Amino acid sequence: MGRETTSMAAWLRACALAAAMAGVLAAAALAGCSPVGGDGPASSGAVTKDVATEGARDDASADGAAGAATPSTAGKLRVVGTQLVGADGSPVQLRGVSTHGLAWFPQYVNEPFFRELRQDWGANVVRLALYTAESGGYCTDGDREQLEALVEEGVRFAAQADLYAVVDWHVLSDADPNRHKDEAKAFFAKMSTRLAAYDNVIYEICNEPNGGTTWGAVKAYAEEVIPVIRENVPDAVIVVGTPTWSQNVDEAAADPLVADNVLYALHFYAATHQQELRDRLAAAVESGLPVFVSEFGICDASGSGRIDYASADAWVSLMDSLDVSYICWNLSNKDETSALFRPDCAKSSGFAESDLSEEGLWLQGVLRGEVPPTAAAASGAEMAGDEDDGSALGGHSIGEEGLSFSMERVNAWEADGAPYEQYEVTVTNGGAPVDAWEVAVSLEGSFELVDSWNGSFSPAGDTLRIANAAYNGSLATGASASDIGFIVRLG
Ligand code: IDC
Repeated sequence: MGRETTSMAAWLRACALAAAMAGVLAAAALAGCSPVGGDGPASSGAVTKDVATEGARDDASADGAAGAATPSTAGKLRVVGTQLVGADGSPVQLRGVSTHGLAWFPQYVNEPFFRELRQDWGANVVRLALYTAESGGYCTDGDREQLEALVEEGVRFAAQADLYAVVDWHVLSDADPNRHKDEAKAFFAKMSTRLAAYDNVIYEICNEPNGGTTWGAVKAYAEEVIPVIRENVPDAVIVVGTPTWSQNVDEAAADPLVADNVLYALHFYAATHQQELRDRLAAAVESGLPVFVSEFGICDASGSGRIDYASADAWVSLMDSLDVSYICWNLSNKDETSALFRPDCAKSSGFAESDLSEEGLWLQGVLRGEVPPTAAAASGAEMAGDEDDGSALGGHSIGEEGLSFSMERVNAWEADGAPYEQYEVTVTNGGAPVDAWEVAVSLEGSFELVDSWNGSFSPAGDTLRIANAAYNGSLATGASASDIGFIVRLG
């Protein structure tokens, strides 16, 4: 049962072509588009992913489970320029999931599930989040031996499942990583010794500095902790958090560490963090900073509240176009929007789609290379805290130059016996700056355009072309044009 109240009769096929414009509409094929609609969560359509020009990128992310780089294919990772690369120097993009706090949800650290993540979900990385503080935290009242064993087990299961593993020193309520610096150094000395034989490990040394902790303070901490790890694993890849809950990558870009194989963390929660932070990510990468989105959610920064699919899709498009790696929070069945499993699901492996939360369904779609919002919308579950959000029918596709487009149905009604639908469109540019853009939406069956705004709309046959208006054609890298909309009468 879908949430849609209208019939599934005349469906928009969420086919889009987004062509970079240099005065002329570039010819872009509709290949890869498929019908949206039908019943149930499996009916995701428009399986169109980022069509990057560099072939290496396609290998890394565009083809889901089959094409992702894994420890068995890419080997030990290192950082070259802004890019994670495999042993042979080919670009690698990691995409996967983070545990919740290991102390609270240890059950998801198991080998069958990790294999499922790789083979069924298409992930190539799992992050093991070890809270340093809070109840059960490593530096507070947690059982250190048990937590260390869980981390080691997690790395081993990941290796067996052919996943990379991020060992995350999850600084959060303790705000400044220097607060538990001695424990951090002891932990990383011990764990890098124990894990030295594994070549699938990435060390994340401070999840989210916050509470006014400066980049200078984080940098000083990193300069002490990194050598401790490097003593045992000289070329270990290390992720360093940035101030303001790992959002201030600009500060790291202005004053980076003098060390190889380091990436800087940027974290976002799509409903809270929007274009401004996307611009910051794009600018940091363009300035030469290697960035890892080692944690993100698609709800608000509390880990709950409503999901913002349009923002989530814009983030994914941008990260894919920049070849930035990303990891979604969190593996739990906690009653919060960012939990990947439904609260009533007690399994720890063997998950069916019906066990997944809205975020879980969305993420699976992303990792498998399907259009993110469709599965979630079609599943019939409410989007947490946002009863008004319509079904998201639109997929996005990216043309040659990294443009992507997402479309959401925000309203549907009947008048004079005819179905009307209202859509909102966001166009995001993950490629080089453009002065103009155009997308084309295919509609199944006949339609009449009855209203439109913030674009130049030309219906022709079963296609609706949408070009920029005079004032929203220029899109810098990472920028979006939103509030574009139209209403059609179907049938
Ligand atoms: C949240 C969990 C929530 C838990 C809370 C405090 O989802 O269940 O009660 O931590 O431990 C982060 C953090 C991450 C947060 C998450 C959502 O890295 O630990 O998890 N978040 O608030 N940064 C931004 C958001």
